[in-house]
Amino acid sequence: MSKKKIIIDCDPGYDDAVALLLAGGSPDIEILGITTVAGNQSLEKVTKNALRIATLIGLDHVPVAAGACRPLLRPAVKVANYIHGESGLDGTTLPQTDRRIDPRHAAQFIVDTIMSEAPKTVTLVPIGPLTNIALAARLEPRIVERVKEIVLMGGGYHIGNVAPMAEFNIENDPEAAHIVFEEKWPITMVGLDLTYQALATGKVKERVSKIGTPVGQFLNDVLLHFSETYKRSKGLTEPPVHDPCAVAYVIDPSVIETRKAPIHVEYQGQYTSGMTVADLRRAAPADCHTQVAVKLDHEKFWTLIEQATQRLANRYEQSF
Ligand code: PIR
Ligand code: CA
Repeated sequence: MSKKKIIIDCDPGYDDAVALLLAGGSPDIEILGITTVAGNQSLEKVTKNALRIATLIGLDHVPVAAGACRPLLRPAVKVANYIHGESGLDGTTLPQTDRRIDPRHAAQFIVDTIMSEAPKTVTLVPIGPLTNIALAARLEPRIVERVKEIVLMGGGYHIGNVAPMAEFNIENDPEAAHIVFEEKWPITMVGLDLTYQALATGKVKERVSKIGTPVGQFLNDVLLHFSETYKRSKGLTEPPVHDPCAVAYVIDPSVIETRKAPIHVEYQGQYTSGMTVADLRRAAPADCHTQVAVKLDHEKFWTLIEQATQRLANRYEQSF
């Protein structure tokens, strides 16, 4: 079976880091590029983090391109420093790197990559605000037809985190999210309803602490600090590890149950701006291009992450 080609658009961020580990360590995935967007922290910081994570896990050949430093219409992004800290990855240790970023804007990189690969072979995996994806769709509308699918972390059909009905990635740039959801490419929305099942439980953390390799140690630090900040800001000791859920679905769709439903993004509501309105009242119409993630196989999910981390350990050690 040929590998699944993906572009990860991210804002690392603790859980983005886990998503990169999972993708980088999966034998079924080929990462064509990593693009960054301001979100959990400033564009400068998340881009630096992406470069350093790529170095840690041996993705030296994978281009990293920086994108939007702010939302399309709204003022600068509200960063999530209360969760991810001032650096975006506070408390973790990553190798320094003098690697250069790709000279192109992330949106241009996404367009170039999708247009140069065979039709319907590239999957976009956005795990931050959707600004770059919206820009790419406007820069080259043909990518909408040409992409295989979009599997994104964002939104939720019943719950929000930064507002009663809004999730951080959508709320940060609702106009961009609106653009993305109204285009007719196949979209799987892996929202909070799903990611609140991806808890880093005590058992999970114990398994991770036993891996004992450099990448295992990094993952251990990530889960530890993510747990601490989630406890401090939300009272949860077992934090939901959002972003790798989208990657896990690309690797093995049987990890997540989905349901087709029309989805629209509210970007004008007084109390509901950033809400992803999914119509689950009846069976979706035949031409529906969107679906929501509903149920996670927790054991399968964490096994994928554990195995990916183990594989990366080998690669990392061999490079010395
Ligand atoms: C996680 C995030 C932002 C805010 C909080 N409180 C928690 C980031 C994650 O990286 C993920 O992509 C998404 N935004 C979850 O809302
Ligand atoms: Ca993220």
